Amino acid sequence: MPIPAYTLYHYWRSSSSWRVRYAFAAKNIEYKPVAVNLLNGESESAEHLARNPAGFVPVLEFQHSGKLERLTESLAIIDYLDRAHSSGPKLYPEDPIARAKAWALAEVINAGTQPIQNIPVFTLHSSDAAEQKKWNQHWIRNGLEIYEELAKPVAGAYSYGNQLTVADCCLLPQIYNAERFEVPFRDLPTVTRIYESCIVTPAYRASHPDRFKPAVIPSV
Ligand SMILES: N[C@@H](CCC(=O)N[C@@H](CS)C(=O)NCC(=O)O)C(=O)O
Repeated sequence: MPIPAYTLYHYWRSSSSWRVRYAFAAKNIEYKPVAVNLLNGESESAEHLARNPAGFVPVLEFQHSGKLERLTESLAIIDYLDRAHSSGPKLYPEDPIARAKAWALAEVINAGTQPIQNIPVFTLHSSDAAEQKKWNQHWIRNGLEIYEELAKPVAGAYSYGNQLTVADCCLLPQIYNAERFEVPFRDLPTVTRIYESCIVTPAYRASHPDRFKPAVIPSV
């Protein structure tokens, strides 16, 4: 099957978008990144809501059997890429128990940590920037502590064993947010070991937000 022309609607600093960019890079699959600004209303435009009624990124778009396909939710998109392309690491391990454990780690971030830091959530919590930061710091640290405990018995160099999985694709962008919000994580030995393994790899570097940062960052 020829590789579809993939368009990824993303935002440079969106951690959920980075998960998918990470998967694309690790599996060495080409795609066209198209930026959707989360800060100036573009993600709430009719055009973007038609792609994803939640107004979220990432969204993956491609033609399949003559039909336009749109995939949402980063973990589902990564699962699609993993099943549709045999290149690179198997991001969802084959073994049923390994798969469930790697997926559970991913969900600690995807379901238990990142949603609480979404812009509409922390702005509803408070309009004060210092309060918002405290909120984000609390929930990021909480998520990383849970990750540490869950990963400890199964991690090798990576979150599950010694190969990159969907769990790492979620953890590393979350650590970037931890650094952004000045949340310490280096006292968590397993999380730190995984971080050190990932940051030196080409897939991490190729998908990093700095590679997608707009030349002019909107002030809104
Ligand atoms: N669970 C979703 C989360 C998507 C999500 O929350 N995306 C954020 C960026 S990381 C977003 O688009 N937020 C829009 C907003 O905060 O207004 C996924 O994994 O794709």
